Amino acid sequence: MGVKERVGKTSDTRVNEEKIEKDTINEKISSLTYHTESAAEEFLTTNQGTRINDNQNSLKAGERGPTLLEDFLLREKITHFDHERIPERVVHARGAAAHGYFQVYESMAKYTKAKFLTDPSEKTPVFVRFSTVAGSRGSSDLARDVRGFAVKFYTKEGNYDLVGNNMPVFFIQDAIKFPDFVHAVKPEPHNEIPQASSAHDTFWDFISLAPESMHMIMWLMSDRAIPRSFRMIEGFGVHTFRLINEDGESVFVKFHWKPLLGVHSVVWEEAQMISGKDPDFHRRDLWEAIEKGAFPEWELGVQIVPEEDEHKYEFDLLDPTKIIPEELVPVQRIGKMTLNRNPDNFFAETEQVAFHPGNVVPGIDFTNDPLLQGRLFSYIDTQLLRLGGPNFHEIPINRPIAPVHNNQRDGHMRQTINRGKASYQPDTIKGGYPIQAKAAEGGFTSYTERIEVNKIRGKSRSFFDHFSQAALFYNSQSDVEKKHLTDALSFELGKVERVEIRQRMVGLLTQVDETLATNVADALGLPVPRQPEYPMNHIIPADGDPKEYQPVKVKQSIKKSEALSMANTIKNTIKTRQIAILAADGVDEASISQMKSALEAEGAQTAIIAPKLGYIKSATGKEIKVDQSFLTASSVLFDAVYVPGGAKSSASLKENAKALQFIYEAYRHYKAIAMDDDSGLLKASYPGNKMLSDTLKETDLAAKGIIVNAHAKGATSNAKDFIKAIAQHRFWNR
Ligand code: HDD
Repeated sequence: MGVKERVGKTSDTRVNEEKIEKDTINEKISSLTYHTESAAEEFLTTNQGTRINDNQNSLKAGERGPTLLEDFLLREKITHFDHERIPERVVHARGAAAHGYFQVYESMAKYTKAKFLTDPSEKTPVFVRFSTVAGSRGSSDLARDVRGFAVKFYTKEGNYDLVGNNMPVFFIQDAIKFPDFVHAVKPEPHNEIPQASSAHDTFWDFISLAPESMHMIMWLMSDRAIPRSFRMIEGFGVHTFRLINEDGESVFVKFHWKPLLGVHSVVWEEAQMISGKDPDFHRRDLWEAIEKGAFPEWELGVQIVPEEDEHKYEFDLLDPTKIIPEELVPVQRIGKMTLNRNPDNFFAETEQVAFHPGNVVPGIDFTNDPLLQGRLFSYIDTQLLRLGGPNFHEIPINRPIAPVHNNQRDGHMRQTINRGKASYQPDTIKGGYPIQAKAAEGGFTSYTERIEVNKIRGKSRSFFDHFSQAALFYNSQSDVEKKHLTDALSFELGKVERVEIRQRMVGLLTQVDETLATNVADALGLPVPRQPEYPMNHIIPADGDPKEYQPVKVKQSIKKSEALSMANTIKNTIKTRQIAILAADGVDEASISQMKSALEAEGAQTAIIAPKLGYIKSATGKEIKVDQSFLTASSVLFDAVYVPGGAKSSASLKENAKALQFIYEAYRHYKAIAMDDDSGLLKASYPGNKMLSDTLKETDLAAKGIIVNAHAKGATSNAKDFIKAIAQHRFWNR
């Protein structure tokens, strides 16, 4: 019997083969990156290719005897296993990634010569890794944290990496402070507590001594730090970069990613619960959406600032703690990115991918942002350690699709077998090739920038306004968002043990907003100081004059910016939203099937949740398959809840503590709820809640996202109202 007959194909292998065959867009990289181990048709071998006959028993002196050193099968297997782990990323250790493509809408040749931004017919393959920052590889997805949003474009002119975050600013202005910042936010070194959380003394100690962080702190304390999904976050390149066109002209640019599903978050209590119920919530969400064909999409946005406007604004374009308000420079949406394929192997792709802000292509260039300048060193350096040597660009996921020819040679794990005698340039032995490319041939030329300055350790006065944009962010939030931000600060600082750190933070908050500072101080049982007090001598150079380092306030032209509030995001789709249908024996089968198909027609996904797995029996005796039981499902993992009709089913849910808890949590987390036949279920789920105990009119309840007794109206109208409510995401008016 041949191998094929003995083994048969596993479904996994089939799926992979189909994927690789079908994948036309990624074909270019697939051919380079896949060593196709079609498991179904090959023999098990050692790494030397020797076929293995017994993978179950080690070689022993007698069946009960000691294992022999001679056993090369055992030694090879164990040795490889012993070396399976590599250092995790020092920041952004936990992540999830996907393949896809990017396509520009119209040529951007006016601004840049980068080919992937000038040819609308070109689909450029991308690999995108999302991440949290502070936690270790095994930490929860739902930590309050910044999310990394790193995109590798495999362009024909080489790899371009846009290594951004879901927040448009950063904590510090100069890379020299990065190691201190990261030491402060990571778990405290004596006991490695807390994991994946900024709510501890060292983080807030550092922040309270870094007034430039206050704008970023507003973002971090907002709901942006607890996203509903990676698919629903914005992305930002943070720094100002340059675009260069064919004529060598430069403009400044800020990059944005705008998710087509809108920007949505969970609430803090939910985030904490999800961390227990499903720490892989975001990873799973991305993976499953792509598996189901609901491909996440983002538009690439640019804010373009002409060279001559460099000094036009009340902030410095080179300061990474500042945004350019969209009211000043609108975001032009220039192309779309679609993620359409999950990685085949987490380690080979998501773990080994190496991003670097210094990977640019002709047409894109850097600015003198001092944070960016430091990053240009850090990323290569860290990959050398993490990926074990200088040849990490040869790891399949990191290989460009553009051909690579140079005289770099050797080193750990070299894959390329370079032929020939001469490995230097200039040479005549191999005819002078590879040769340098003229700019017209795609050779990278750095933008010629005139700099006439003193060499100096210091920073520009234009970097000293730390609070104006923090206030802009705060003032742009809705009342609910302001409340969440206040609660988040109260929570985080409430976990800080040293009173003097809390006090310093309240002092800094007074510079952002008096009410914010007063409310946080109240929660912490602290007085509100007139002005912030911190030991200036610690945060300025040893010989610096404290007077010269006082923050300044520059008059702002923009007081409020719509784009900063998630309240203004897209709320017109329920695509990929997860809807729980709670049911038990005696349920009305028609109301389930009608609602299910109405929701699914809009792109939502449904799951029937019942007291136990298996099947439930409808009122007419029909068997309905259960997707999850109350034991394994949880309200926090869903976007909305539907309870179909059927008196017996409702009565049994009313007796089921877990069903009641499910509805209670959906209510508390402001999610849309629909019920065909309430029969007191809602009231029972939240005894003592005033709103539910008052007999509110249906329309009042509907305004709060609760659609009741819709059966009377017929299932279709119920579904319509419910769909509208789910698209609203949350009902903060409860
Ligand atoms: Fe960084 C990883 C984003 C400042 C040093 N960074 C890393 C990743 C993202 C960012 C998304 C994960 C990439 C991946 O998925 O593999 N980093 C940012 C942004 C910053 C920033 C948006 C500010 C605008 N980073 C920053 C500074 C330094 C670093 C100032 C050091 C001077 N970052 C690193 C690093 C990491 C990294 C140590 C860790 C793992 C890695 O690079 O590959 O080099």
